[in-house]
Amino acid sequence: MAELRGALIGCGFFAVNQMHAWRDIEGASIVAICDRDPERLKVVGDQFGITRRYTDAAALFAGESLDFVDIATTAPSHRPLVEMAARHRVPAICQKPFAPTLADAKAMVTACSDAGVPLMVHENFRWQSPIQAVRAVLDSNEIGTPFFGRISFRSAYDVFSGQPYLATGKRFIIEDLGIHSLDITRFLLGDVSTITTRTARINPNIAGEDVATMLMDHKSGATSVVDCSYATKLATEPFPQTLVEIDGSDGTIRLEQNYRLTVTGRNGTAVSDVSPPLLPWALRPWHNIQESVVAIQKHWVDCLANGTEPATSGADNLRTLALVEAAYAGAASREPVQLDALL
Ligand code: NAD
Ligand code: 89V
Repeated sequence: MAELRGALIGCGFFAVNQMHAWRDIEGASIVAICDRDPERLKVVGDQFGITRRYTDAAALFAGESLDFVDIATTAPSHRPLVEMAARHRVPAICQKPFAPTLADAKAMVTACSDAGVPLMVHENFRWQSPIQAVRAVLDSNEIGTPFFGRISFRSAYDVFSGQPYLATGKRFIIEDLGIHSLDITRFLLGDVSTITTRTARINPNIAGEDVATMLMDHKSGATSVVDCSYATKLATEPFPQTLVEIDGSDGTIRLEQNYRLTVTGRNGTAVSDVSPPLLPWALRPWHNIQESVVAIQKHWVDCLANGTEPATSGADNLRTLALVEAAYAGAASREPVQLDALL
């Protein structure tokens, strides 16, 4: 198969990981880049040897013949850029959060499905190898039917120096980080019927909430708790590890700090190290996230080659984004929120 020709739109902080990953992946390459900031365009273009550079996305679509675009801008620009891709019949990957509102996200899904173009949200946390290892244990039926889950991300890591915009938005941890944890709870325990949420802001120097606790009823009958915090100072900083507890009818799964996986089930107890590999270009502690970027981008190339729907398609991600919207509504009202009413 001929190599897929891709373009990256948005050459900021996180896009550098995506560019490294594209360089590692067979079957696709980035032939052009776009950023409205000429300085970022130069930094990324020079680092990755990309000479075809655009400061305007419309000019990129007009000037290039593309098999896909990888949109790595922040949320406010996602809808116009995805709709532009749909108008040009170019398959699109869009970073999370997919859109500022669920209404925008629904319009983006409709635009792509009407145009017949594939759309994937870059929701990469479920692609982290430790999370995939938990999914594999569930699939093996070692712990029977899950009835409880806890997906936990608690840290005091300074995310604001790399991503200053995170300190200024009215919404913070649920929209930026909790969105990954909510997607993981869906990935492990299935879709959710009801969510109850409490939030707090501990750091006085930011605008949004930096602590959130969410209790969910899953359609399967399981209950889960997603808890996340950027105000939790621990003896050993775990960033950016997601810890997982799942209890099933025949056993338990514990994914603990330092990627230690303990499974107690039908065959007794097994402890393993599910640390992600440290890719040559990766930097600790981000290597866990960086590895998942390669995994999700490979998945996209496979999906385009085979004509299959990405696991985190736009349509799938509406259910994760609905959880974000429901969490904020429930935090404000202090009432449980039904998910089906939003979808
Ligand atoms: P950033 O601000 O560093 O980079 C965004 C870039 O997009 C900037 O260079 C900006 O000039 C450019 N841009 C914005 N609008 C544009 C437009 N209309 N046309 C062309 N260029 C435009 O942001 P970031 O920290 O790299 O985050 C980007 C996205 O990635 C966010 O949605 C963020 O939530 C997400 N993110 C995801 C992960 C993950 O693990 N999946 C991790 C970090 C960030
Ligand atoms: O994954 C993310 O979206 C990042 C971070 C891990 C820092 O929250 O914004």
